Amino acid sequence: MGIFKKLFDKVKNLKQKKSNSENLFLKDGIKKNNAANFDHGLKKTNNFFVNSLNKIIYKDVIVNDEFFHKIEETLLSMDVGSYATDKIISAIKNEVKFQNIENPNLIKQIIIDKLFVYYIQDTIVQTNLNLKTNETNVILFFGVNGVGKTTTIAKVANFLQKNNLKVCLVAGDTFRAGAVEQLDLWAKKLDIKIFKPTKLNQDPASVIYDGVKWASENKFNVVLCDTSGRLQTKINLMNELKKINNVIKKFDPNQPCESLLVVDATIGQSGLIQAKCFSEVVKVSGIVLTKIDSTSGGGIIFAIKDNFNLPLKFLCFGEKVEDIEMFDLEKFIKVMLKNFSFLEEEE
Ligand SMILES: Nc1nc2c(ncn2[C@@H]2O[C@H](COP(=O)(O)OP(=O)(O)OP(=O)(O)O)[C@@H](O)[C@H]2O)c(=O)[nH]1
Ligand SMILES: [Mg+2]
Repeated sequence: MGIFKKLFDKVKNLKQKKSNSENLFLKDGIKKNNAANFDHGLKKTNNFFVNSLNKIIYKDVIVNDEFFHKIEETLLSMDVGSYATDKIISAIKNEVKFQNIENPNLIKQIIIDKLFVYYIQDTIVQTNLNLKTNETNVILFFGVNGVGKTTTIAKVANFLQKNNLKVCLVAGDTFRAGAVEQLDLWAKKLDIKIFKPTKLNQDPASVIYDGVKWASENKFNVVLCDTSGRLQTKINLMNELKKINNVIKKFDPNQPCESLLVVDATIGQSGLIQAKCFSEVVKVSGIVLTKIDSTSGGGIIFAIKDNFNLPLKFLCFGEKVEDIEMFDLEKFIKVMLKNFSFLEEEE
């Protein structure tokens, strides 16, 4: 059995189980031609990973400490994180060193296998949004400045609309000049209703409360709430986020159904510190990883999983509204390993 087949069978066994029937199941509304964008978005990670392994593992390679050290360096450079890297390297060593494996193709297979087995261990790969029928589902987006929150909201709104849901936006960033206009532009472009503050510097919690109430009265299926960028070290801003979360709960204790932390993949390991601080203030239900197109550090998905075991709900890979996909480990593996010399034959 080919390495791909074996890996995908492992992933499939762990794929999300169907939950109760009230839950809305979303089809990845992304068209076929978006696959090329997705491939392009992961090109840096794919090139780095495949080129590095091809350089390290060649015909007649000598498997010694230096060899393992080079693999370790590759994983660290891809932002896999030191904890996961240690575990993965020792799993690879166990198999390669102690079983005296010298065939380079086999060594490559073992590395890939250990990486992805590590990702899926003890996990239900749950990426579907927790949306219910007959409810106004509130999704709150937050994160530090400039990570891509507003753009992601436009992308998710478009994606949900394509799933035939009645979607609206709430412009909860009342702080940054131009923020409301930015979201408003997206709303116009996508023909989506938007709730905006009535005056400058209005309390964001009150705007979001009114916006959620308006969305519920108008029977929207999903309301996406934008918030200001905030540094996790600024206590007053973190308290503000707590307040926003509380007013949504005051309106409906079951909401927000998703509290999504938006993380910029280009900042690597510092994204983990952010995730930790934000989860101390609100219950983060998932991560949106943006700008994966601008980094070769796609290995960050391992570090995120390791540190929080939070589901990665969406991957964003560009500035256009279609540059988003629900995270799918199988697709991710395929693209990450694209053009891997020996694997092509087996596909
Ligand atoms: N390459 C790339 N750029 C992105 C992606 N997502 C967002 N951007 C860009 O990142 C910049 C910031 O995006 P915004 O959506 O304004 O970020 P934000 O988090 O809302 O920013 P603040 O509201 O100021 O905190 C913009 O230039 C976006 O086009 C992505 O996935 N890939
Ligand atoms: Mg914004």
